[in-house]
Amino acid sequence: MRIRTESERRAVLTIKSEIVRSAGEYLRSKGFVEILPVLLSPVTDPLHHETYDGAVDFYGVPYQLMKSMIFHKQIALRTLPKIFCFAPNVRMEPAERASAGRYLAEFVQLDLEVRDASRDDIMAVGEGLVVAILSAVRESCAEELTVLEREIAVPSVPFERVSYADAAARFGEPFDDALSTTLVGPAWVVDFPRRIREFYDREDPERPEVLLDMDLMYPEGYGEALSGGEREYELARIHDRLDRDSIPKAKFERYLEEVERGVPRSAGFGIGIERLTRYIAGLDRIEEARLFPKTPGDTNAI
Ligand code: ASN
Repeated sequence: MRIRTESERRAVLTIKSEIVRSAGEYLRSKGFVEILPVLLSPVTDPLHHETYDGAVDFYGVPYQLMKSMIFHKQIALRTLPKIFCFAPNVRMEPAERASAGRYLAEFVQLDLEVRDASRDDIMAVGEGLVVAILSAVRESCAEELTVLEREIAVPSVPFERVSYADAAARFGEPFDDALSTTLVGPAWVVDFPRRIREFYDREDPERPEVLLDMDLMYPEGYGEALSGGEREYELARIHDRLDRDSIPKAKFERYLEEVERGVPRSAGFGIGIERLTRYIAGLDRIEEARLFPKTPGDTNAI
């Protein structure tokens, strides 16, 4: 749907508020500790698609606005074993992306990470989290869902799993839209090829070129919900990945220093709050899931 009235907008923002509340409650009940976000850093997520850096002159040193908390999550696990954070991310994607209706240049990601976790462990956290949020919204926001004429089902666990290779064989690449449209509930895509993902997702020691990572896809064509996986945490393996991906190391110097000091083995993911709001509220466009939206290329935003 497209939002036309203030009461529809209020319903969407009330649902979003319940998403944030119920996610925090669920994660705390599972022993997670909330940390507060970092905004600026000399090093942030390289991502695997094109984005402009949000460069900031920090006392004469080039810092960046955060594209995700990935590296800070790994470092924070030295202190706390299970963490989550509602983190603002700035990703200035090419302006053409605005038309897809699912990109915001500024958004909030619920980012979490668990020390010593496997991919299976973290997928179980993701399933429990999505079910807890959908159940809470259905229960607490029945009126808002009626205003939006939206019905949402609470899926049963475990969610369906498909490998990247099988999905690509069935739908071609990229397959997000085609796959998402055929789904009736959320489903995992696992085992992405190294060539299309970031260097910090762990390569399976048993299956070179295949990563121990995953995406969660929403049904009904709403596309990607979250990305995550097990992480590389050993310095030599990270150097090897940077070399094989031809990534200049200078940009990651501060991160490499931290890895040298030691970061724990871990797995985690980040789930976009506006995309989740869009899915639950049944919105055509992601900018309607946020006040003061900034779509790629829109320089009239406030
Ligand atoms: N937050 C994601 C993760 O934990 C990374 C991302 O946003 N690109 O893997």
